[in-house]
Amino acid sequence: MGPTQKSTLQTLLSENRIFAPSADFVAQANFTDPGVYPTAFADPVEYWCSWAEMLDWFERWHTPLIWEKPFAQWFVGGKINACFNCLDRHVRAGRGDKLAFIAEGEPGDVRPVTYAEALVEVGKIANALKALGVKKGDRVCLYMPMVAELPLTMLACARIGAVHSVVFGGFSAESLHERINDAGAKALVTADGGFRRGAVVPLKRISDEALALGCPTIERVLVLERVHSHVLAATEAAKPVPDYDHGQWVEGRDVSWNALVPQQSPDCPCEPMDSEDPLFILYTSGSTGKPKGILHTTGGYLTQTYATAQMVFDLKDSDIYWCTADCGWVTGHSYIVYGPMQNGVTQVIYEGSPDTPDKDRFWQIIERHRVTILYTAPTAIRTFMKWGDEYPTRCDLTSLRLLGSVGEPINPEAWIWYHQTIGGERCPIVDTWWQTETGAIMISPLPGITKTKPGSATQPIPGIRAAILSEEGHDQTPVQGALGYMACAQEDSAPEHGPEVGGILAVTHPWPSMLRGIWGDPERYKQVYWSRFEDAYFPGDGAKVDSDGYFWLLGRIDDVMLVSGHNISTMEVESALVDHPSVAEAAVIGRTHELKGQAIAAFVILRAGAEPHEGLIDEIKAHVAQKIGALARPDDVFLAAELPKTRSGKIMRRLLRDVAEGRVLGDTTTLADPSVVAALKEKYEGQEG
Ligand code: 6R9
Repeated sequence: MGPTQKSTLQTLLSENRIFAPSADFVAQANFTDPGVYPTAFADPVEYWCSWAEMLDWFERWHTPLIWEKPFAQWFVGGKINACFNCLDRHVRAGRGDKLAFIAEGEPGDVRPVTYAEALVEVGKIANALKALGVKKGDRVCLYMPMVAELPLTMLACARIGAVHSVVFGGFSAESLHERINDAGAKALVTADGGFRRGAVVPLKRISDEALALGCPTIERVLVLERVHSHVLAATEAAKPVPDYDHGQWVEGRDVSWNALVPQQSPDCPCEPMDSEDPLFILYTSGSTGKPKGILHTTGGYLTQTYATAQMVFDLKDSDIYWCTADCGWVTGHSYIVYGPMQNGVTQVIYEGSPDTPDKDRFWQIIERHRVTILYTAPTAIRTFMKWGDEYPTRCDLTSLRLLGSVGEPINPEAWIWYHQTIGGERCPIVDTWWQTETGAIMISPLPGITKTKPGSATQPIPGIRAAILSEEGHDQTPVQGALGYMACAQEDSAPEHGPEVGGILAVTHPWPSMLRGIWGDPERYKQVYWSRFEDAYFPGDGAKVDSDGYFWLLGRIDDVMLVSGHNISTMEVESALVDHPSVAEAAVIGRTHELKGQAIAAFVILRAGAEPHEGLIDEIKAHVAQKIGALARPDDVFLAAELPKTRSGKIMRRLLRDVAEGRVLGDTTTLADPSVVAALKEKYEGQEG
């Protein structure tokens, strides 16, 4: 059951504040001409070719796009190398002394790496991989901490044409085992450990466990001595390293990075890759079933990540950019490695948690390195709100000029807090909708052009055609493409909002960085993404569109409730809940209800300092009813200390449904901390809130 336009509550999300980019921002912005929208809409293929032209190709493509639904080939016949475009071309152009990374470890170690140094190190890593038998087309699994060696190893794989599959360092041995085998990886690159919340994550020990479960394709394991070398190079800021389990060294299989890599030659030629040769596989869990190995290829992916990084983040030579994601997620692939590095930007990367040693770590990093662009996730923003304003306000955040959000819908409350408390009301916010599958940003404001509305990712970027379709596949979008947006952009005063229409998001034209399939499973690819609509890609997200043609993403379709015949998105109720002054975070689910079909149950975390008093629960319920309408009033409000989240910070509502309906918990293996949901179950089993 999904959302339908006829039963959507018209009163939901009546957010109508509009923020135009400031004159100061526009004056310096890279892109200020809205004319790009209709031009790109009229001929997306031609538009993307104009971006592809800006990359360095060994051989130009002969055909821009071959589209045999659902299989796309972009820039067919072209030869290109991702690593060349991220490193060599900057060094050859005399920009080698520019910093590529300012890599801050959790213990306080800071390592600056220039583009020239990165090129030398990547050449050595690439030669080390070759020495271990890795060849073009082989898959290499990376299970590493978020230190400079992780993006550098990704680039080293790309340099020699090996396909990287990065597995986030928070995953368990079982998950790692499953991903290694699905990809058929030949080598594993890991580390003795990484630092997280003052402790060591024993990556080598977990790797040993994964391999012990049986990984027949793995021949060699390259082990970076991150923790050990940190101890050797201990700075004053560094604390003594806690005891941790190093795992077992297996002779003949395990190789020390610190022994092998430094002795390699830095000279390693770039493999000329076909535009459609695989660049990487990245596993995405999905709510059910086994993880999908999302496959991305080279030319189209490079083109769209390069273009979107430049357009959406308004990148300048003078910027210090910081994306807080880990390279284990697609955001780290596209907006730490390939997008920003093709643009030659200087960026901060950070290994650890935001509350070590204290809850102001992010703001300290911004102050210390004079960060100008911050790209983070709503789950982090809501956590910072919960911790309180004292942490950001005691740091100097005036270097910031642009803020970004990704990963989930950002509720207006969090948007406004981000805008005011972090952005000092001067930074545009780019709320960027995209997926592992889309490879790059698809729906987002352009910060020098778009008027933003808190909670809306606004419009498809130039070159992307998307629409909100009804259950039956009819287009609900009031104005095609950018035209409605342009009307809004050119109004001087806030336009009237017409009724919002609900439906399902669809992408209606192939795009360069689209997934090329699910590794080893073309049937599943067709079934998951291309069977819902006749002629469009199905991302699985519910959405609404307003009369300006602005898109409001509502989360996964599975997260839409049907209460007494009305579709209510969990996100909208959550948004109303966190609007209550005592509420920091909320997760909402629909539990089966005899009369209503579904009843709304809310799990709520109170803000720091808010005491649960008599009547608070009723007050919170009334607040939702007042914000949205009586229909959306939750039946239950449960107070919780934490919410069950995946390791990338997405709330797992499926498990909350299990709790609220008193069922045995489903699969919890992708949870960041399985004890959170177990505790909720214990507390609320059979109880009414
Ligand atoms: C990049 C990334 C993809 C899913 C996607 C959607 C949600 C991401 C969003 C957003 C609303 C945004 N999502 N960005 N929802 N507004 N700006 O997160 O990839 O981990 O594959 O997740 O995340 O539901 O379908 P991935």
